[in-house]
Amino acid sequence: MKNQIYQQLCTARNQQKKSFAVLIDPDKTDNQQLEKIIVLGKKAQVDYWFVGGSLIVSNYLEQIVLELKAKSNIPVVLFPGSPSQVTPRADALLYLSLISGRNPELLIGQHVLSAQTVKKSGLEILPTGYMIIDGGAPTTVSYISNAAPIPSNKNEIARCTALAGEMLGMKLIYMDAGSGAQNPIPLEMIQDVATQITVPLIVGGGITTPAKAVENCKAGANLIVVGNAIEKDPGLITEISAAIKDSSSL
Ligand code: 1GP
Repeated sequence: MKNQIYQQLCTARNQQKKSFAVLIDPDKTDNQQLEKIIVLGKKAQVDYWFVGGSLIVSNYLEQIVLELKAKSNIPVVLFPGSPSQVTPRADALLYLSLISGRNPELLIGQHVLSAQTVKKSGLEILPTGYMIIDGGAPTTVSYISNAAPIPSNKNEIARCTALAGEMLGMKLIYMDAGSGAQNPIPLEMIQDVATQITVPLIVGGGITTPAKAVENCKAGANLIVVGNAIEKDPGLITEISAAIKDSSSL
C-alpha cells in the first residue's frame, strides 16, 4: 500500500509545517485558467492539487488530472463527490466518509459499490473523516449530501465527531464549510478539534484571503484548501501560499 503523501502530511504536522492545497473544480476551470494556475502553483510551491467537486457535470476531470501531472510535480489528490470522479491517473484519493452526516450512502454505501475499482486504481488511499460545518448558507455539498451540517457554534459536536472518526481509524480529518461558504469555520471550533485529534487536520471552505488562511493555521489546521477564491483571482495562489509558509515558522 502506498503511503507517501500520508507520510508527508504526518511529517509536516510533526514539524508544525503548514501545507496548502489548491482545489480545482473541473466544471469551473478552462484550459487557459488551468495553465495560469499551474504556472502560479509551481512558482508558489503549492503542496497539493486537489481535484473534484460535490457535483461535476462536465467530462474534464481526467484531462485536468493528466494536465496537472504532465506540467508539474505537485501531487494530485482526488477529492471526489462521487465514485465517478475516481481516476487512476492521480496520485492519491481522499477516501471520504461523511462522518458529520447520517446518510449511510456517504458513510459506507458508495464505498462498498466502488471498493474494487478503488483498490485496482493503485492510488494512495487516504481514509478521511469528512465533516461539513454550517457556513451560513446552504452550499452544494450540504445540499447534495442530504445530511445536516454541524452547527457552527457546536464545538463539542465537531470535537466528538472528529474524535470518533480518528478512533474508527480515519487517517485524516477534513473540516469543510463547503465551497464558496459565506463564513469559514470558526477558529474556536478548529482549535477545539485540533487539540483533541492526533491525525493531520484539513480545513477548507470560504477561505478567501491570506489572513484567513493564516488564522486557520494558527488555530491548528495542518492543510488549508482554497478553491473558489482562486477561481476568481488566480493571483491569490502566490499570496496565500507565502502566508501559509510564513505561518509555519511562527
Ligand atoms: C470546498 O474546502 C473546499 O470543499 C474549498 O472551499 O472553494 O470555498 O475555497 P472554497
